[in-house]
Amino acid sequence: MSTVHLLDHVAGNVRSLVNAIEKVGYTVEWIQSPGDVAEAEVIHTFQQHPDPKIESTLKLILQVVIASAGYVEPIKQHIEAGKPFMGICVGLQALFEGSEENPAVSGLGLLPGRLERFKDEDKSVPHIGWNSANTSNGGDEQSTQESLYGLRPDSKYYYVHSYAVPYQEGVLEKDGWAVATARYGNEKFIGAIAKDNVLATQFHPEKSGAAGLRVLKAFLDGRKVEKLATRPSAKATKEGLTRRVIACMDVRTNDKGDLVVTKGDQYDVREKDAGGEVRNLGKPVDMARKYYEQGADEITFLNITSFRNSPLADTPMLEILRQTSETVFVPLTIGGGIRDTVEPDGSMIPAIDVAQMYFKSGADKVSIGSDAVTAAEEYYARDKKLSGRTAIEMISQAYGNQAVVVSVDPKRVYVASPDSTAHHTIRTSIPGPHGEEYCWYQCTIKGGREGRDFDVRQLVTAVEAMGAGEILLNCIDKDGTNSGFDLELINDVKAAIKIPVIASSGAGNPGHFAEVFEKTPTDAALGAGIFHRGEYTVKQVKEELQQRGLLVRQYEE
Ligand code: 1PR
Repeated sequence: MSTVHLLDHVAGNVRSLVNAIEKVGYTVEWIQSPGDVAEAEVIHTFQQHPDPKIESTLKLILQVVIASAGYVEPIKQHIEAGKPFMGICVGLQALFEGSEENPAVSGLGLLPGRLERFKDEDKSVPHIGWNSANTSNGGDEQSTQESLYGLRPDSKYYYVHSYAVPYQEGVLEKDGWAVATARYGNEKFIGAIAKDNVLATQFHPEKSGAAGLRVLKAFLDGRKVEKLATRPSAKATKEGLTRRVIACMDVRTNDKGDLVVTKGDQYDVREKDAGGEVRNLGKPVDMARKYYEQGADEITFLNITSFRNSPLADTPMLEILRQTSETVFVPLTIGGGIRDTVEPDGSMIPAIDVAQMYFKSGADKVSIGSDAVTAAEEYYARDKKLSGRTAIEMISQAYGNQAVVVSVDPKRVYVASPDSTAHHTIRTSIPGPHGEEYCWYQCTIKGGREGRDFDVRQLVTAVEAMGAGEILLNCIDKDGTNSGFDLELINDVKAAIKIPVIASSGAGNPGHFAEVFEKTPTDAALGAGIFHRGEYTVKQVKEELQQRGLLVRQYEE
């Protein structure tokens, strides 16, 4: 089996990349120091590879280059020597001259251009989700019929970033680069570039399902250009961020001690009959795989009773992630118990270490619930000053804000008029039990067990300032009701922040997903019970969205 050399400076989710490389038939060896870059060529030969040229070269997949770590020169030499090189995400960005994000740090400067932050006046930032990497820029017949390193104009790939290289027609092409583009709002940016021995992708091939694995394999096999069997239609190659559909599993131990996927009605997960057992809807790893194959764009696991245990007792969740990431190549989020934790022996595990355990096991994002509420309350108590010590700040500093989701569990509190409360109210079309026309959304902690004198607007604006990258917006009133999403809540939260929002709670049929995308600017929609009970598949939801003219990613075998 051939070896791929992997360099990773961000201690993020490298397990998925390793899994993806192994899935396409290669083994991974880590580059530990700059010296390894040059030495690797001599040390590792690819005994079984049919192409002798590839046998004797180093394949280096680079996720990030940090100038101070001394990798710049060895990597430049590697590329200039014509050896295969693939950069992913920051690995693409590093090939350019630099970034608005950190003007003091230079890139490798192998290509002209600098990264710019996406404009957030008209859209959420970060850009998270599935978008194209379309090589048929000029639209000429040849480019729409050829695949570059397995890239197809009608496939979608998973992106997660706030900075991108704006696309300028012809600039890189005149130097012989092939360029694949994506569009976010009205900004067209570089999704992938290739020339000679170099391929770099802004998207994550290891998180892009079969479409991404095909790119990895084509690069590692050294297959640059291939004819496509059929020319994709203009509809199939439409650019833009697709509507993200997420399958979510609430996981807990049942009364027999088994870890099961469960689902509550307004957060009550026990059966209503005399036994009152925890509702058991299946096994987490099997169900994740099933939803992946139905076309789920992301999978979320929430450990819903984590507040009772220490993370060490959570080890089964780590194993669930490890096993899931071997077969599921879309982003995985894990929530529940991400906070500073005191172990039974009194030792303290900081939240960032808890998060790291999950990232190393295959999670791409961690979702923080109760701890985010406490941290946000303290933020206001400090007169909106950041402390730098909260889980949100520390994890987003270390792993990027796109790795930190804040999960919100709000409940409606009805009031007769906005003057009856100091909280931010909305006028609602669903009046309260006594005909109240206004309500505010109260934050809760510990899975809805404890209500706080704190509203959702306060929470989301605070956690955005702390560095959260996304909001998972549940709603206790709607959870498990099959009555559709709380559109008023979603519109209200979207109006307050720029980071993406995932609408959650209440989905009962595919039309509810279409409705939330049509009537709110939500960035993604999540369903649980609808999928677990087998009433509808993710595929059916996407078919409905497509029929209503909404852009979705098709599942590829
Ligand atoms: O507080 O950081 O330890 O995180 C705990 C996490 O567990 C939070 O994300 C919290 O939302 C979740 N959680 C706690 N208790 C429950 C419960 O149900 N008893 N589940 C719970 C939250 C809500 C969604 C659900 C949607 C969609 N479940 O995950 O999937 O409401 O459901 P539907 O489509 O069937 O309507 P911490």
